[in-house]
Amino acid sequence: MSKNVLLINPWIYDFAAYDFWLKPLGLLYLGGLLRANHHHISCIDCLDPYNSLMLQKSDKAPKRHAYGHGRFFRQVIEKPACLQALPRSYCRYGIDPDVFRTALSFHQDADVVLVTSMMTYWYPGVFEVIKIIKEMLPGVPVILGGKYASLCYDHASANSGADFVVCGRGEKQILKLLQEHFAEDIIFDPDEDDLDSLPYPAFDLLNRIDQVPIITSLGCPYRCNYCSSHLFYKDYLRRDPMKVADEIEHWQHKFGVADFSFYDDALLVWPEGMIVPLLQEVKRRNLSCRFHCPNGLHVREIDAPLSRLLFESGFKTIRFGFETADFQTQRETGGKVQNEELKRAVFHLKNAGYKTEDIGVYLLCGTPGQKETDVIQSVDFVLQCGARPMLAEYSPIPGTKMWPEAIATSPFDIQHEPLYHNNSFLCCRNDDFSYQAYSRIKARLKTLPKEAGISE
Ligand code: B12
Repeated sequence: MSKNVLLINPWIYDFAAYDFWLKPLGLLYLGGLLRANHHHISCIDCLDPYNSLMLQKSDKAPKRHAYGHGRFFRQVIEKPACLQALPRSYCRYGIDPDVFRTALSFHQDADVVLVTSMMTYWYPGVFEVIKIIKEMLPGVPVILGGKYASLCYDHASANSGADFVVCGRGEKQILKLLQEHFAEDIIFDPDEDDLDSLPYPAFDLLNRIDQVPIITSLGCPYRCNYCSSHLFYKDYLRRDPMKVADEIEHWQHKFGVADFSFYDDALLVWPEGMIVPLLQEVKRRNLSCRFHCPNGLHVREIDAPLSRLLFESGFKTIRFGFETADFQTQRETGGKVQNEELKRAVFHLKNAGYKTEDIGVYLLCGTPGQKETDVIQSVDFVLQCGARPMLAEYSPIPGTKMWPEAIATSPFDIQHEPLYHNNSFLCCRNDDFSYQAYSRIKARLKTLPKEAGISE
């Protein structure tokens, strides 16, 4: 027995969205697993920038870059009432709803639909696809999982329209659901703690594999108060670097993939356990890759030999999660980095061949109680170090240590309305850090190319 399983990656509804190596990795992992359990898998990716129907009907194809990032299709839509205060247009990113309906019409034989979710404040796109599925495939069970479903479980259960909402890791739970509700045998049951026991994500279901995200680990040894990593993964689980090299080789040899993005929360921690042997092995096998780290890296591990290895191995996009240059805040938020460590890391990376614009340093802005001067001083410090400051606007996450403070500080009802978690909305802004202050800093960052020799 086997089932026809349809996987759906919903639209993004937001003020802004850019494809920074963004793929529905969790959903495609489940696809790989269900295929290993002999189910028939297919996928509709609402974010597909290469959708042929869209390309036929649009006068402009989204601009894409050689490294596997770029723009999505988008349509301006009405802004939700609660976000009216922000004078920016609000969009649906991805294919048009009629194109989605057409795609769905080819899947009338689906037995079950799996919908994923990412940012908590992207839920309107999730609800919209579920509404259309319910309309076009009445009676077919819809299972919702992913980050929004896990972090806002009650909200999703009450409002999404899904038949089942799954919280947390999906591997065991999806097999169990199919067993309980469809009497499906479990043929291949992976060990969730052994990441190498999972079948590769089913990227072959996508229209075009322009890049592949890789996970070498789950979780993080740090416990930063704004981050939810430890809520999902109690332990820090790592793969065997040789198995990661096998996976990279698989995508390169079978599908010609050159660009890989790491989705790890702690890729560089204990370099001898992962990044060093992995990159050495990639080199030994003569694989030709470009690596990108849209999710911030830890600064502490960077020394001269690692910098050279990263540069020689084709690490093109380096992003650090530095967050702030204020020592007190660094200590209070989790102690993952200190100023001297950033200075030293940038020095080594530059000696290895990186330029200022290659080294992006994320700075959290808009955290509860944060002052404008903190962000300005942090920007200045990153510039002094010779790197490129990048603002990471704070999105409050339910269940994190900072969450109660965010609730207390924010004038908005962030507990009941996840739309307020939108990072562009800066829901914890205050008299010491207003939207105007934020806009001034943002405008200054735009002039940086001239100020700091950063080429755009
Ligand atoms: C990669 C990543 C990104 C990528 C994009 C990823 C994407 N596809 O959208 C980039 C770098 C662009 C990004 C950006 C941001 N991110 Co981010 N990101 C991540 C990260 C590290 C990995 C996500 C991932 O793919 N995980 C791996 C897969 C395997 O796990 P998974 O998706 O959870 O899937 C599993 C389960 O959820 C479940 N599942 C998934 N789907 C389904 C479906 C069904 C039916 C079932 C049963 C189960 C199921 O099963 C899967 C396998 O176990 C997470 C943290 C993390 N460690 O997960 C943060 C995370 C999602 N991001 C977060 C944040 C804060 C941001 C930013 C706001 C940061 C900033 N201030 O700039 C921006 C926002 C961007 C925007 N435009 O709004 C927060 C969430 C915030 C929120 N309110 O929702 C997270 C949780 C990190 C954190 N700090 O706590 N991010």
